[in-house]
Amino acid sequence: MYGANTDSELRGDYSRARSDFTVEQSWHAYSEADHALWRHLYARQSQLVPQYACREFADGLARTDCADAVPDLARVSTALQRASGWSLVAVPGFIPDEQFFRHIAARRFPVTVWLRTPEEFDYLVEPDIFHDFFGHVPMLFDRRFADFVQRYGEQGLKALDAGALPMAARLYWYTVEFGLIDAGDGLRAYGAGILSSGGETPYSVESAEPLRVRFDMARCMRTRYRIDAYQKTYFVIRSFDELADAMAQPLAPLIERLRAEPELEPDRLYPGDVPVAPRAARLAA
Ligand code: HBI
Ligand code: FE
Repeated sequence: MYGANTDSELRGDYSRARSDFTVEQSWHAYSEADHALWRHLYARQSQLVPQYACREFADGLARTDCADAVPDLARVSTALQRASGWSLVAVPGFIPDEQFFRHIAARRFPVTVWLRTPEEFDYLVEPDIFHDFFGHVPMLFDRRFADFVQRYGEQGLKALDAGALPMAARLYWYTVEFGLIDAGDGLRAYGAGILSSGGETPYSVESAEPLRVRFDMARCMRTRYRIDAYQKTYFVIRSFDELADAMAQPLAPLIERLRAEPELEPDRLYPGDVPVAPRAARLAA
């Protein structure tokens, strides 16, 4: 996975990027080996969906119709436009925060064009097209969630101006990337960082190791995170209305209040936390 503060060299080809950091996807340039790797990644992750992903993700994934080849972003963009008014734009990889927020505030989701190598099947630090597309695009078919992400983009731009990027980034991290939901049918994942990872999908829902607490906006915004290992704490919402409601208010007053408060560690419980139990793993035969 990746973070907001990568100063290491980025892997994509930025030489052809326009000023808004978009590029041509050049779909015909993917090799047969890329398509085969995509099918393999898709097969492994999609098999986890019925058991571990929330309903909105499962519905959205079906609508992407992308099991057989690296997806053509323009094709899926048309379907997504009709569903939620979002479109997809191709980018070389991680892009600057301001451009990222501008795209999502305008209902354009940036999708990285390159695909990982077979050696990176299980793990990579930067977002590739499998993470960006398989992880993020299904949820954007859900209008409520899509509205929340747009609103996050608008508020993120303001947070950036106010010098509060880390707080905004943590909110994104613990919801859009690593969020869990318990909507009454057991604990399930909706975060893209979870659902694009073969290991973290069952881990986030069933392992007794990490902490899980009820979502609280201020608690999320204060909690540091790791980009190179499974998360130590997951935040659990009860419905996507909870996210929409949290984003409906302006973030600025909350940011001002939180500035004076210390950051929280990713691996411990704090007063006021409401713990959530893992889902009982299916008993092995
Ligand atoms: N760029 N391609 C890409 N994907 C991201 O998720 C991303 C980014 N640039 C900045 C960024 N995320 C952060 O600002 C947010 O995670 C807060
Ligand atoms: Fe992501």
